[in-house]
Amino acid sequence: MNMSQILPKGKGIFLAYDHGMEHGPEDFNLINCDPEYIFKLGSELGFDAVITQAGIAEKYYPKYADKVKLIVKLNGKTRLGKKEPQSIANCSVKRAMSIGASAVGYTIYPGSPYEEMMFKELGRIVEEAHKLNLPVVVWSYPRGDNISENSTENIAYAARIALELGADIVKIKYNGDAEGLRWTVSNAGLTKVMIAGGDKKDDLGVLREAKEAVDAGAFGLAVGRNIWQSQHPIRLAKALKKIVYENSSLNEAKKEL
Ligand code: FBP
Repeated sequence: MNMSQILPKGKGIFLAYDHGMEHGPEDFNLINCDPEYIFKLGSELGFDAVITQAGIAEKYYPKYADKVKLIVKLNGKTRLGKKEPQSIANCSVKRAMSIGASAVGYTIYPGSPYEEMMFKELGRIVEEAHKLNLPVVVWSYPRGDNISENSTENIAYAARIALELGADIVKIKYNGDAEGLRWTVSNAGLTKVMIAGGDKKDDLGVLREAKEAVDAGAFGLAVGRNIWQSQHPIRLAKALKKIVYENSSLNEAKKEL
């Protein structure tokens, strides 16, 4: 698997921007609703990749192809309707590759009544992507009626499922339980664990969480709103890079804010 394209520094930070599909415009202001702003930001921040849906990538990525790597998210769902969570691919591995993707992404919702469908589709995607030497990043979010999304046990279970389905990287939510994260990372085995950012927090809070995650063995961050909704994304990114790439202390990294 060619991991060096998206993880040249060993550890990694990705800028996630699939929110227009997952959450809708409520996440955006007049600046960050523009995909151009995000690709420009991702390039300037020196992150390892920007993650978008195929439609956005096709229109906006060509200008940035020599500045930042791309991960195309192959599936997605909306917040509209009140169905149990199900997410089906809207883009093929081949199309993602033709747009210039260095890896592909796919979300699974363990616990949903539709989990088997997503597992089956992910299996096919892993097979195809790996034949083409493309890494697969899996968002693994426990979800569904009566499923606790935030329990350490379920988060560790979701990370384990990603390993068993062939993910190269698994993106999980961090619930603040650092010991639990260590357990999750162990259960993910050779699948590298990355942490999502979640709702917008103050910059110091983001830094603190990143430090806890890295200390617990996480491989890096796949963060969206906390960067592109920040008033000071450049300073925050510098501080995060110190933590993830240089294993700096919180006090050291804080100086960048
Ligand atoms: P954030 O860092 O902004 O939390 O993004 C992480 C992410 O996984 C996005 O890639 C995705 O759009 C969103 O969260 C989905 O979260 P949820 O399913 O909880 O709404």
